[in-house]
Amino acid sequence: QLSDQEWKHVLDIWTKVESKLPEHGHEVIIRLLQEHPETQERFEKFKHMKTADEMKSSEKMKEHGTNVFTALGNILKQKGNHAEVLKPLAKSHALEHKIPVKYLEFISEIIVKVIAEKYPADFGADSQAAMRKALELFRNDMASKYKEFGYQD
Ligand code: MNH
Repeated sequence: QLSDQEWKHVLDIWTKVESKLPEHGHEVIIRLLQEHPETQERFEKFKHMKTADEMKSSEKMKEHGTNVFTALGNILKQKGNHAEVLKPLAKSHALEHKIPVKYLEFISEIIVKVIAEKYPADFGADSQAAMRKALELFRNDMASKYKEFGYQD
């Protein structure tokens, strides 16, 4: 679990992210698929795309990035008491989309990297460490829900 100070770091930087949430969400998805091509295969609606340019001009991908970042923000705002919000997400990612925890690790690293590039002055070492911790908590709780749903990755 995170301290009050750590949650404050996480939610303060998230306020900045929200000023351009669709753009940042879009960029994270593009980088996930570019840096880890195996993840692209999990997306029926994106797996035909061949170039980063095609991804950049895709309104559908931007919309998906928006959905992912909106959901993540809602989870972070629970400050760890996210069981209720996490459950449907864990269910769809385990049973429908079949997303291994390893892929959640990939996206977590990219999220931290992208925020650090966009907001260097507001996302110092302590904030980065706090965000990493929050994303780790998210992944651990996803992983235990995966088990409950009988999904082994
Ligand atoms: Mn993901 C759909 C949130 C990480 C693959 N994802 C969704 C939806 C939300 C969402 C919200 C739409 C509702 C639903 O189907 O449950 N996803 C997240 C969040 C993270 C995340 C908050 C982590 C942060 N998702 C990932 C990763 C992958 C992935 C990592 C793959 C490597 N997600 C999917 C796929 C869909 C989806 C595939 C279904 C997309 C579609 O066809 O509409």
